[in-house]
Order: sequence, then C-alpha cells, then structure tokens
Amino acid sequence: MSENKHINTPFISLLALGFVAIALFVTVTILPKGQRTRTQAGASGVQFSLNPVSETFVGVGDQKAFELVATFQNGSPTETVDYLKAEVSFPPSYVILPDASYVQTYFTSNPTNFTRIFRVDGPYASNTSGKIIVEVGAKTPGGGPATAITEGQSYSLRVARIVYQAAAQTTTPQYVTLSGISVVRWVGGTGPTPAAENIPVVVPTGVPAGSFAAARFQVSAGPTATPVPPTITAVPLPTVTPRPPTSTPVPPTLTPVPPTNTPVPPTLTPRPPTLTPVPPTLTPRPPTLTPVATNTPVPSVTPTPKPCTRKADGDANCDGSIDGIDYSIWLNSQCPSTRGAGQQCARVDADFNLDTNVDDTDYYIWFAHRYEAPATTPAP
Ligand SMILES: [Ca+2]
Ligand SMILES: [Ca+2]
Repeated sequence: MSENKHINTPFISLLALGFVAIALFVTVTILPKGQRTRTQAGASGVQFSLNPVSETFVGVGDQKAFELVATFQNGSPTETVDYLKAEVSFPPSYVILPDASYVQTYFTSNPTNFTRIFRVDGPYASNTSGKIIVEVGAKTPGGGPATAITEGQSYSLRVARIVYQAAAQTTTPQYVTLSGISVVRWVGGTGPTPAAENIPVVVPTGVPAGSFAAARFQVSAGPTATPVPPTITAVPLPTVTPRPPTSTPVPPTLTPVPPTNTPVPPTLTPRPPTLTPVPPTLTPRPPTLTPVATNTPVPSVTPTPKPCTRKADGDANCDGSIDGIDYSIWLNSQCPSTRGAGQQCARVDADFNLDTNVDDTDYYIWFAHRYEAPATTPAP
C-alpha cells in the first residue's frame, strides 16, 4: 500500500504538470485560432474556369462537354457557400445545346453539391439567347459546398457540365465565356450588416472584356467532308472473257413522240396575301406598378439610415438589389411561425411581408423578384 503511494506521488505531480501544459497550449494556440476564424471570413477569392480551355469539334453534329469549375483560395472546410450564379455565353450559330440535354449540376466527385436549383437553363432558352444561366444554392444553413477540403488550401468545385453540339464549321476561334458571377457566403452577426457577402471573384488576365473566364473552340470540317477512299477497289475480273455480243444491235424502238406535256397556264394564280395586317394585340396598358401609398415618406424625427424601398420584394440588406446576398440572409435567419410561444426571431431583415416570421412565404417573394430591375421611381 505504502509502496503504491510512493509511486503515485510523482506520477500525480507529473499529471498536474501535464494539465498545466495543456491548459497553456489551449490558451495560447486554440483560442486565438478560434478568434481568427471568426474575424476572417474565409476564402480570399474564387476563380472560375471552363475546362477544357480549348476544344475542337470534329465536324458538325459532334458533341463535346465543357465544365464550369470554381476554385477557392485560402478557403475553409467550415466555410460554406449559400448561393452561386454564373452566366455561360456561347455563339449559337456555331454550337448549340442538343435536344433534351440538360446542364449537369450534381457531381459524385464533389463532397457536397448545391441542392437547391433556382435556375439552370435548358436547350430551348439557351439556344435562343446564346446564354445559360446557372443559379444554385444551399437548401439548409451551412448545407452548401465548403470552400476547402483542407484548411487554407486551394479547392476546386465542379459547378456545371454543359454538353455542346457543333452547328457550323469554323476555323476561326470562337469562345464560351462567363459573366454575371456571384458567390455568396454567410458572415453572420445579429446586426443589420453585413450578414452575407460575395466572395471576391478573381478575374484572370487574357479573357474577353466583361467575362471572368473563357474557353476557346473551333469546328473542323469533320470526317464527312474529307475525301473518303473508295471502298470498291478495282479488282481484276478475269473470269469475264470478252464474248461476241449475243444481242445484235436493234434500231431504237423509242420513236420520238410529241411532248405530252403541253404548256399549261400556271395554276398558281396570284392570291391576296393571307397574312393581313392585324392590329397590334399588345395594347398599351396602364402601368401595373402603380405607386402604392404604403411607402409614403414619413417625416421622421430621427434620421433614417437609408431608405429600403425594395424590402417588400426581397431586399433583405436594403442595398437596392435583390440577389444571392438576400437569399443567404433569408436562409440563415429562417424563423417560422411554429417557433414556439413568446420566442422572437433573432433577425427579421428577411421578413419581406412583415408578418414577423421569416419563412417560405418570404422565400417565394425573394424568388419572384430576384434580379428584377428596380421600379423606376421619380427623381426627388
Ligand atoms: Ca439586397
Ligand atoms: Ca414573413
């Protein structure tokens, strides 16, 4: 017993010393790190690329795929993306989206994919406009793809895979380009700002003006236009020996006959044009957006920070535009009416219909008005 005590005393001292050392380590190392991850938002930037950067379609009708990739710099596994939008432009005179070919936005190679699809244009809309709008997001707070697999390291996320079909030959380079990019993350906080923000988009050099990335392509003549070697090669036919003609030349039995087709007067008589001018169906209507009396300027005693004229349309951060940032604010501050008696919502800047709840009704308001141009208001 006493022997055990003798052994345990230095052991306990050593253990105590170990605890002190661990406590010091935690204080010095972990705490500042925790603070840093809170103050530093995460990824310093995101760069977009189209892969491959150069492609050759082998003839009209040939199909090739381009992938839209977002590469985050200095990201974090704990930082997730709430919203992503990109516009992919292409010359529809040279390439089109084949029928029933839709843009892929789910990849098994991504640890996490965007699960909410706001909009991804299909062949009909895209081939008319020469543009595919890819607009995706997270369905739950923090449920979007992370900006890194390993803390601080660069990470490439596959966003979309687009299959194109060559429509016409071109030897001069044509481009698939990107523009209109928005990648939104949640910053947090309980105050009115900033809550959510765009991750800065890194614009590479050497791409067409106004676009963030480009892939070059051309359409070669293809196998159909190249001279095909004759499949029927000249084979010597020795078996057919020249024989005297068995059939003696006979005078042509077809005696010239007078042409049966006598010229007839043209049956297509000029008709009056069937497309008679119709009066325009779009009659001028009175503007539907009539100024409503609800937003009348109220002479307030305290100076208001800034007017939030589009709150009712889904402008959560009152910056005048309804976009992914407002979606992120809504996503992260959902507060349905089933929250329980007496419980108040942490933030209500995404309560667009002012019913004190932040719920699906507010989401649909945002969805219906996003990227809508602000109603023209008379200048003060
Ligand atoms: Ca806004
Ligand atoms: Ca509401």
